[in-house]
Amino acid sequence: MKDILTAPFMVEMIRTVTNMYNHGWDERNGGNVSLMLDEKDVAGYIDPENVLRVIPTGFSAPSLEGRYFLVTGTGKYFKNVQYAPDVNLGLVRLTDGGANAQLLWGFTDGGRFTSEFPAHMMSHAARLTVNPDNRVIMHCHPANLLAMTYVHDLNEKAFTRTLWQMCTECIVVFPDGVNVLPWMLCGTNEIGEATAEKMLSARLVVWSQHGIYGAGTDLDETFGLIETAEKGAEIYMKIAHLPLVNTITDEQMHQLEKRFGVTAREGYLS
Ligand code: 2HA
Ligand code: ZN
Repeated sequence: MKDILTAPFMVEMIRTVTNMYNHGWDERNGGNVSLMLDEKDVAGYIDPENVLRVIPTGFSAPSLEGRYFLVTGTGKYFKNVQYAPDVNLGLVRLTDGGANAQLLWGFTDGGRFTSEFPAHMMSHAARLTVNPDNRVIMHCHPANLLAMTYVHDLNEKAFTRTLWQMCTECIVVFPDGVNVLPWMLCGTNEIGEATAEKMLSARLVVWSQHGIYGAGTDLDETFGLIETAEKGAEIYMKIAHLPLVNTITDEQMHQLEKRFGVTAREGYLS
């Protein structure tokens, strides 16, 4: 058996959550990440027959039956993942229609996956119906996006358009826009279902006064997606209180669509 700590997916996961912590997006135990893996990714690193524990999930997700996920632990600090990955991360396989998770590696202190596991799994299921290559769901608390939900209209079109106007790259990186949920109690199946529903039409879902969810085909892409939205929000928070003299016009957005081969969300540009 090869050392799982040398597996490319493990190295990338540790680097990514460390980078998220270093960006200030994941104070204390804030944030959570799940990476879906194929059997061939984990082959040789774990014995898939050796189930260490079975952890009930409290929800059902039949389309994820038999899928493997490397996921951050509840109450765990991203800051510490690099020093003790086997305590702070776990590798699970969903069974019984998603009602149970078989622990195959990690959570060695008896821990379990993130309290936001329902939102993660339901979002994976939703994104896979849109893009079969989706592998990552990422949640964190970037300060400027959070701040924006206190002072900006939460209407999704208005929120998206403001971010697109804040840096030229925004519409190129997230032409599908940003969906927005009102404040809801976190850690519940209800917010999980609401997030998954929003994930059907965009890869970014803001949780007002809490944080953001991103989805993507790999850790780098998903990190970059949130990073770009957060940059837009940072510019907004720098200028929102100042007289606006210039902006990126819809005409210029259309030029960006053409130049970069992207299509802005239907009805969001005039
Ligand atoms: O526990 O971010 O939303 C970590 C969180 C909960
Ligand atoms: Zn959170």
